[in-house]
Amino acid sequence: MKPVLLAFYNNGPLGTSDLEERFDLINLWNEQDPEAAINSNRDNIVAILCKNENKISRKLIEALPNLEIIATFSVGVDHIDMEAAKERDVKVTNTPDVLCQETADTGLALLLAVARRVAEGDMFVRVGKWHNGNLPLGVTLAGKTIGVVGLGGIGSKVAKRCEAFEMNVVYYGPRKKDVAYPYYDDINKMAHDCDMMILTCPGGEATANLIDANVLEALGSKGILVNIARGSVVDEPALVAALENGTIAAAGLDVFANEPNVPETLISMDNVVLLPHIGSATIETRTLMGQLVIDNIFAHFDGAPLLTEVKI
Ligand code: 8YV
Repeated sequence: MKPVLLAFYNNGPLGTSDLEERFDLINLWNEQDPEAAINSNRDNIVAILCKNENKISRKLIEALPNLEIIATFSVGVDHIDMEAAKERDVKVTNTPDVLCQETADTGLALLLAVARRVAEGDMFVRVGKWHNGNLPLGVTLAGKTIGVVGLGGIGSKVAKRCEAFEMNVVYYGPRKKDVAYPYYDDINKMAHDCDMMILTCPGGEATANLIDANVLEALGSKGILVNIARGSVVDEPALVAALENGTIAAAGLDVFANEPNVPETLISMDNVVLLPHIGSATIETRTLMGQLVIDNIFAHFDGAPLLTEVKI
């Protein structure tokens, strides 16, 4: 019997066939009773393959005495109990860098779609409204100030793209970076000084509800919010209220508090563009992510250095 890999996810376009050479796989999505499949193999499971939707809890980590590595098909690790992994000396790897450009492109797609009413315009043509008049005007990006929340790998790519659109970039984060963009250590102050804000920071406790009613109020009635980070970063009911009562103008959202559930009120609004968490979703990028998952797992079991270990 080979060591067992517990797969919560099929590893995107690459699939899991390369892994099958070295592991017996439990493909959890095929199991009638996932809990029983885990329990009957708990002593043999040495690796977990997961993605951001799969909660890797302390209970699960502690139930697998021989678990050595958790490889997630995501840059985010907010779905993994990192403390529990550390306590058990279980390695965690993610897929940074390879998805930064793609996710930044998604951010710009949302920003443009909202500012220039792209999705609304598409519907306008399809339902024949054009015969009765013109689409309401959009707003210009050039010359506007955009606040990037979290100037990490994705945030930096977003900033670069916004510069190409001749926007003024400022940023907020836990620490000032060695970049020319103005830095804010106060999110409310930055929101007040911005026309638009884009969220690219990690999820998890440290950023939970960072964007609350006060920040939205500070962003103001012409403000646009784009979220390509995690739904947890925004107080979703406060956002819905702010969009409903004109506290902010519009939003572009790729992520939600309770995916795939999206509040009905958002679905019925014209001033939002909604995407089903597709930040990294291209064949090329998802293939690179899948390869990184495999390379990390193989590196670990070959005794080689991990390519992208997440340390806390
Ligand atoms: C998902 C993401 O991993 O990388 C992340 O943290 O949220 C995405 O790239 C992807 O949607 C697969 O679920």
